[in-house]
Amino acid sequence: MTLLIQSKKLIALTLVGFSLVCFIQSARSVSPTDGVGREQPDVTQRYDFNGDGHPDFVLITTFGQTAIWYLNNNIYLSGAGGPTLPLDWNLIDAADFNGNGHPDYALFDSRTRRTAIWYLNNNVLVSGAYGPTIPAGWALVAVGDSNGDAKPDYILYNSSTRQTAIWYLNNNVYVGGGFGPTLPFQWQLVGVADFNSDGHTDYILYNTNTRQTAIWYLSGRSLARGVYGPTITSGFQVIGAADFNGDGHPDYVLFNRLMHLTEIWYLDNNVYVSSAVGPDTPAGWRLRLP
Ligand SMILES: [Ca+2]
Ligand SMILES: [Ca+2]
Ligand SMILES: [Ca+2]
Ligand SMILES: [Ca+2]
Repeated sequence: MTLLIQSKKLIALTLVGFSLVCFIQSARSVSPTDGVGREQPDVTQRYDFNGDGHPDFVLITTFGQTAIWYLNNNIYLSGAGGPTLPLDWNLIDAADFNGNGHPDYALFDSRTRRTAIWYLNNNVLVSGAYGPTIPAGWALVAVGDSNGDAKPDYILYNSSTRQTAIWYLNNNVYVGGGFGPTLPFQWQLVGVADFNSDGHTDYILYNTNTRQTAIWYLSGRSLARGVYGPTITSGFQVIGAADFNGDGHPDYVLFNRLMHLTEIWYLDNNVYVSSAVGPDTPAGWRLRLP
């Protein structure tokens, strides 16, 4: 790890320089906790807002209003209103940043490239803090624990170079990072989850042309190996992954925006096992997370 960081030190300087400026601001914004208190694996807890052991859906309107839909596997149980995002801010992902057992929203403003964490207690906004600001040309695209310290990290993407980067965080505070693998042409990074259960977060890639998916297994920030996953049905897109049936393996969440349909595709690592229909979303609402 040290050698890798050293070798990429020069090119990483730009990224580090940017974040140092924000370090001072964000360090004061909230008291960071040590992340102790996680009791469930990341794959389940990241989207389990009510703490019942089942991942939940986050829905959003074009006006930034959010809602949590509590699920038991693919079955809708109930829904609750969540906080409404400020103008120009997008909900990128959710994870437990302050280590209190509750998933929080990771927000990104693509105009200013600022990031923010909204700390939630279930569906209720408790407080907010700025995270590091992202360098020009880059965007925050996902959140996951990439270095296995049980603290969520930022996954960044540069659409002109197709390069990814991982920024390790302590709560909302940047502590280190560097470049990750570069994506092939026509492939998108749609989310992260640990598919091979080695404790390292892996990339979920989606080919917008062929609708094929792939899993890129990461070791640190390096690509260890890539395998193909299932090809997605026409009209649907992969939103992300979480373990809906509780077998320890992340499952794909699919959404058909035009028809307001959701589906869960159960996977064993990268291999499709079966699928189930999830709840339909109301008009005006789209599935945002997982
Ligand atoms: Ca839940
Ligand atoms: Ca981490
Ligand atoms: Ca993994
Ligand atoms: Ca599963």
